[in-house]
Amino acid sequence: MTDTKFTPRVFSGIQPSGNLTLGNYLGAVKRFVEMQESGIQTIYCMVDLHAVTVWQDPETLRHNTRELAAAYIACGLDAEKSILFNQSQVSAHAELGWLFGCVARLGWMNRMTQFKDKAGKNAEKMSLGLYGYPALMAADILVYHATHVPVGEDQKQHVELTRDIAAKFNHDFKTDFFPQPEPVIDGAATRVMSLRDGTKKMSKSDPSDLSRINMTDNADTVAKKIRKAKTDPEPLPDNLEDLAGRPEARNLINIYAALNGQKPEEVIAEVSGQQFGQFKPLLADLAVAKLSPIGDEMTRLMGDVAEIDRILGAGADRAAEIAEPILAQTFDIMGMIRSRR
Ligand code: AQP
Repeated sequence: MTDTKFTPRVFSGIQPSGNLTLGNYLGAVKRFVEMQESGIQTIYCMVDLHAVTVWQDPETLRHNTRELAAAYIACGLDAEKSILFNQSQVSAHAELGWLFGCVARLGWMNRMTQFKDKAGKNAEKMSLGLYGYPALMAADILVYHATHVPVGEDQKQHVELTRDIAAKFNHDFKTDFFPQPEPVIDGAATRVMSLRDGTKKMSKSDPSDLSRINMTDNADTVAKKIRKAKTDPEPLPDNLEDLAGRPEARNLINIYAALNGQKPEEVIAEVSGQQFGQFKPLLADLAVAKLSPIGDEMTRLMGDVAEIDRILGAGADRAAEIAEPILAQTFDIMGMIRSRR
């Protein structure tokens, strides 16, 4: 249940870690646009403080942050309707992130599957920031008293941890200051899988470029990646249940459905009996038709980085106006003196 004391407000973010993928688009940005159009206040961030939890070359980070801003706008986010900015320009995120690092328990962090997935066997060599990432993410959301967080399936656990942090803070300080934000995870593609392995999620950082479709890929590359996508020799069945155990086939059906605004059930009914040799060209045509205009618009926007920087600065000013009073009240609740003029 959403807390009724809080005005509905949407917050979400994406790391400017390069190669924005079809997974990020279908699982996150496309949904950001839908929520923007629903009339709720929407705040969308390029979370550069999260990106640096793993090594980022400074020039590349600058480029990727602008490119992500261009992608947001090219996908339909409007800097007048939504607040668009990069996280590090609003210092309240980092400050509340520290406070939440003191609220969250080590045991909670130890259960976070994303850290385990990213660290693998090298946990000892990972940054402290990567381990504490979910406390900063909780701050990103709660510094706006956001009530709804559109994310892909992989981020559900972090939004649940955000709820735990809010609840513990409220309990410890005998207050109802922070809301319990809801993850908003729906649509046909809440978890887009790798084109090379249907059991792994499509990811910006996968070493294989063939595993993902990047929003900047041109039409030939998109078509080639879909042609080379791993599949199986069976024809497509007439119902989704018969795709159990065929994760690559199911993934391509989900992608088609999400791109075309359909339910996977409707797609399978239309393409039943087809071999992948027939279905893949249909999917490639659809993907190119939907993604090419976005890629072209991104290229155009990247021609004027001063304008992108202006949009991010103006968005950060609007974001700080909301975040700073909430941070100040948090310090006050915790007993910290704020007497600077
Ligand atoms: N494969 C996916 N399917 C659906 N949604 C996805 N998201 C990511 N991958 C998929 C959603 O995109 C948003 C932004 O993610 P992020 O950049 O903050 O980090 P991530 O989840 O770790 O995404 P990546 O692409 O795997 O990035 P890297 O490789 O840099 O770690 C989130 O809402 C996420 O759910």
